[in-house]
Amino acid sequence: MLHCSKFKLDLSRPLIMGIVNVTPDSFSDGGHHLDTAAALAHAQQLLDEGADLLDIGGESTRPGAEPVEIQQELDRVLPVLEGLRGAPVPLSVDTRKPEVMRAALSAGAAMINDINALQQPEALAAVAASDVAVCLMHMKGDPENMQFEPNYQDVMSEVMTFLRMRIAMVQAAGIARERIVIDPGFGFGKTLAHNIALLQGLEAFAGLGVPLLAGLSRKSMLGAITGQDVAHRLPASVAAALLAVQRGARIVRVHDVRATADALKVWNAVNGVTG
Ligand code: 7PM
Repeated sequence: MLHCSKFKLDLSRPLIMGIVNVTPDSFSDGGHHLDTAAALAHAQQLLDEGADLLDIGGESTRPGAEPVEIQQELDRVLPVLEGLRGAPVPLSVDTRKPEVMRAALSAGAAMINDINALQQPEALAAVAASDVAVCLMHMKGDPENMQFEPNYQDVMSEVMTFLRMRIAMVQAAGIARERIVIDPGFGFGKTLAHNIALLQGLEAFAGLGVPLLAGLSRKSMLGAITGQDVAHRLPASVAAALLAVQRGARIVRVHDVRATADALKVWNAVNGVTG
């Protein structure tokens, strides 16, 4: 079970987190969700397609992206959260900023997805003072510089050590194990070879004792493998999500919920998962 305030998610089947971007420059959505109404319509579509959670993001973490001002991020995310109040699934907010976390928690968010793994003390305190879930992601560097010659002695052991330390740190701050999810952070300061090594070793992360989330949807590593641009990465994304689940991921963060849901139905049927 994953505790996301009033929601208790059953992880006996793999879950789908649908991505709701509220950024004008998102590489994947081409800026179609500039306004709240469009983001809300998109969120509703993902719910209809079978999303088990929604991840709402107002800051582009595209490699090389400029940081977004706090107020701008609030202006993007809060109206969408308000508009989705009472939604049947937990609402996650993808943010690194403690101010945005606090406002999102007040507006009913049930999960914080922090690509910075709560390394800012105020971010840790904000989540610790609530009863929401948190996703702790590994990133090497910052979005502004992370794809500039990322390098590791051993990417698996470095990411494992980081996530193990963050799990211990957030637990020490009072966040129960049942509220924690981890994520190796595909594409965040990683070359194609690093991403493949992480995917090959994914089962080790699943062994850290908290649910594992994987975000591979439409990412450039899939473009590098298939030669497809971002508009044509659906088949590769579905394959990657299924591969991640097969290797222990319990939540997949995706743009294409319906296609992923169908793939996971096949996986569930073969693995004796019902319901
Ligand atoms: C531009 C480039 C826009 C990259 C968006 C992205 C993850 C995440 C993102 C992930 C978790 C994307 C990324 N990716 N949060 N946020 N894990 N936990 O492709 O892999 O969606 S943003």
